[in-house]
Amino acid sequence: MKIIFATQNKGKAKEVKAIFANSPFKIISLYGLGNEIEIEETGSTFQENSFIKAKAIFDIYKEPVIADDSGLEIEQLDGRPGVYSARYAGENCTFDDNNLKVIEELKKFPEPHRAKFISYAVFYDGKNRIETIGELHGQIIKEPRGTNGFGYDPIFIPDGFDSTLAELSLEEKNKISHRAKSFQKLKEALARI
Ligand code: ITT
Repeated sequence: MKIIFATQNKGKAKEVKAIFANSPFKIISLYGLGNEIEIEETGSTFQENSFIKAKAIFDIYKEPVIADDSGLEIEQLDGRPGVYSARYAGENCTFDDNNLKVIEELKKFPEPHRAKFISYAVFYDGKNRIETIGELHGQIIKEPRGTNGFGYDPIFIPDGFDSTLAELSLEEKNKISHRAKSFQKLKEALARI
């Protein structure tokens, strides 16, 4: 089955394509379709926003779609950046801007800075709507390390590791990440419909 992944985030697309490799599902990214649409994420939860993205792309192509809304929740920041993770430092900000803002805000708190990544994944084909969740717990460090991955990966150390997510390979991140968990569950659920 051909499935469109409703994301403009190339890091996410790479990860999810690898999760669906060797499966009956062929994942096509918006990038692969030459579509640069920016979907407005008007929901206030990860769950609402993931479906908003999936539905917007389904309405255009009328083909099965998957989407992911994800983010980082830091305990000492009362769960921020949360649903605002992508644009935490403002419109058109870079991943580095977001990391610097988090580091700045954490300066007044003692270590460890406990945090978790969350991914809400969804499949929608106009009839079936399947939703799954994955989490990854760890802590934030104040010196970014590593160049792999994207987003907050250089400042996040998963529990049980000494490396940041940005120091792990794609394969290693895909064994433990919030997104790997949510999409693995989605893949298993899809095999049953
Ligand atoms: P799409 O909406 O087009 O999929 P996006 O990057 O805007 O791309 P989200 O709205 O789901 O995606 O925002 C997720 C943000 O949370 C992302 O931009 C990162 O800042 C952060 N994030 C999520 N998963 C992450 C991961 O695995 N590693 C690092 N940062 C992550």
